[in-house]
Amino acid sequence: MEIRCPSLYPYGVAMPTARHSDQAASRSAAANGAAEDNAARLAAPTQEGVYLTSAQGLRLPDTDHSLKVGERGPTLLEDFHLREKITHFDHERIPERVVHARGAAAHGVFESYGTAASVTKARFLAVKGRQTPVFTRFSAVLGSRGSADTVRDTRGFAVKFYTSEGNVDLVGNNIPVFFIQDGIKFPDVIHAGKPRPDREIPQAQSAHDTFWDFVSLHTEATHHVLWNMSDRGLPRSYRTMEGFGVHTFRLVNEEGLTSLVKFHWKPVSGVHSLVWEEAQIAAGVDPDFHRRDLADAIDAGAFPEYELGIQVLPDDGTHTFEGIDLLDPTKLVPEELAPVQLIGRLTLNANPTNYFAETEQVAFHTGNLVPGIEVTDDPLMQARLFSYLDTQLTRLGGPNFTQLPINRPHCPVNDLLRDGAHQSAIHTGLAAYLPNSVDEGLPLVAAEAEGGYVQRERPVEGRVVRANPVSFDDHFSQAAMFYRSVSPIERAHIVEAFAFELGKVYDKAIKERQLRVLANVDADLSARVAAALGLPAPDGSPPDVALAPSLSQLVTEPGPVAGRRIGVIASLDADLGGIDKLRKAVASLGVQLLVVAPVGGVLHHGRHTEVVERTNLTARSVEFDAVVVAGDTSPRDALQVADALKVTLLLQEAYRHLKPLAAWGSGARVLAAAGITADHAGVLVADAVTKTFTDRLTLALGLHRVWDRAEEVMANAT
Ligand code: HDE
Repeated sequence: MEIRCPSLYPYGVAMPTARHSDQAASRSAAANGAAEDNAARLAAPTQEGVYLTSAQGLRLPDTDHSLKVGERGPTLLEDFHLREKITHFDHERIPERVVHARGAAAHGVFESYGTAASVTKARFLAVKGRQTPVFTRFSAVLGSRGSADTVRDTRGFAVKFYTSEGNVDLVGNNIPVFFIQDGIKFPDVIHAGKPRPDREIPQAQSAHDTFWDFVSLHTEATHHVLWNMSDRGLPRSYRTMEGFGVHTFRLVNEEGLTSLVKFHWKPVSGVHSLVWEEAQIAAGVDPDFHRRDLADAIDAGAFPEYELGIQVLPDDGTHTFEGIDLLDPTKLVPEELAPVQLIGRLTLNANPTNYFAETEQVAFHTGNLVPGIEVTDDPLMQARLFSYLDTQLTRLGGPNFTQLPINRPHCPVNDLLRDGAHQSAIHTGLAAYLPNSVDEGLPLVAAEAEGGYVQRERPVEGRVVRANPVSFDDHFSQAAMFYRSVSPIERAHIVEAFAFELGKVYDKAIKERQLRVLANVDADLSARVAAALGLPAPDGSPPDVALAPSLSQLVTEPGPVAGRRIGVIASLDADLGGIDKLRKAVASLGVQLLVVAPVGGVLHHGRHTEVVERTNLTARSVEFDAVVVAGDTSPRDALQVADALKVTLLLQEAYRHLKPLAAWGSGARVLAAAGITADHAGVLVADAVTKTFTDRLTLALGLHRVWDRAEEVMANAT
């Protein structure tokens, strides 16, 4: 049965504001299969008229001076404007999320490929071409709301689908496995990862004693920790980050047949990371690195895109696949064993209008599901089903947060939930209960054929115990698979990360215990980390495992470059014609070019002008994916630039961070002054900006990093 979205609330729920009817109109558009502009829907004016008023609509003559007895006299309690203004301000903050407090979000649309129709009846996934508005929030787990974006951490990837059957939230992470197997340990792992309770340090870091104490004692965390210590813990941007549902879900098709699935988000721009030093610098010079990148890319029209995929696994009652326990959230299913089948595309095309109203107040809940998607008995997922609604009652101040514009479903709501703090609906009717006779027996409960959410019947039997199945005891085989499957440079980064994090731990016993854990993963890993810590490498029993090369994120084929940034170092006498040529060549690929010059303003030469976007003082290498030094019309200026310490630092950082570097004309002398010449890997030098020059540069950008340089750079770093 097709679920219709009527244009008015049907059963006695009045529209509290004009916005409800806007929403209803757009709902019908969605029902017709048209894309709905969610951002525009939310951006309806909430402030009207040109005059400043009080919250009661009273026009105000002055908001800068409190009411006093004379210019130098005491302030009067009578000043209701002062009191209203200050009181409201006093209550502007709400509690931050207990985890995932730091985040950024965007509106978008999800379009189904229709390829999931055989496994699910959920319309937003099954109906080919169906477009569903979404709101997606990315986050880091450990830090406070004001912490830096580029810290080493797991990232959240939460998507709210406003479907015509009700809201669906896919609340995932950028790492496919989790620290713990049972939700009852979640407060413990978070207490261990959060700053130490006495001094509240370190902020947004796992590099401290309590975290390593916990994970070395809870070896089920080992697989997740390996991912955290890998490049996955340092995404280049939210645009280049994978997402995973982590748990195994159950899908149900029209015939009632079920499959088990794992959800994956695949970024169209590829999976890319920062390098550790770059992430550390960015945390200082631009703590909003990921937030800015997301907003800028959307503003520039380089819309982040991700394909949604599923691994489909038989629901044969065993909850295992090829020996992998599908109810154990510390295990993944390698793509070699079950390929990811793509079922739709998410495009993020609009920035929020107001951070608080949208990004801060959005409330995700793993229990927001529609017919065709069900949960499994994964004990981590079961605990989550309790936690999200519970936390939002406190965070959003009561039970009516679902009425907030960002949380409101785009289909009819007739819920019999009444009253409570911040009730904004003016409910009509007498009977807020069922069955009733006074309101004509309405609303109706829906049978499955009418769109009612009816869980599949599933047999459950057993003894009441506090225990895990034996299969949950394998803590090391997939950690070993991950470490051995990634490329040598990714392995080197993992070693470096362990050495850094454990190097920050004060208690030697914790370091030694974690080394013993690593010895049970891989002898090479524990030996290298032990060497870096100056401790003996313990013996262990690492498992033999099959490799899964799909776990490596190293790029060998050039990918899309849209949304990337090239910094162009220009002197006051730079070849502006060359810069213009370069800009035109890369702009068509969605790459932004930023001119860095000794002073701000505009550069002029002949008929060319270039706006200076950064000066040598304000630029830092971390905001560029590649750096190019422009040639000059006079060699003297080239030397002036070369003398600038900031430029040398910028070029050397970009070199160390494995970024493509290029120069034309006398720009090569500036590079050379920083010790960088054409015989180094990934350094391109030419006489002028030609097609070959721009083609080679964009090819290098598409490979993300100059991996051939990695060995030399790491050798010099140690
Ligand atoms: Fe969450 N998690 N979580 N989590 N989680 C929250 O909900 C929780 C887990 C994830 O952008 C909280 O509204 C428990 C796994 C994301 O608003 C809270 C357990 C995964 C976000 C909560 C987990 C996640 C949250 C805090 C173990 C990946 C941010 C504020 C049983 C699959 C959503 C809030 C946003 C947020 C509880 C484990 C992802 C406290 C108890 C596994 C992306 O309810």
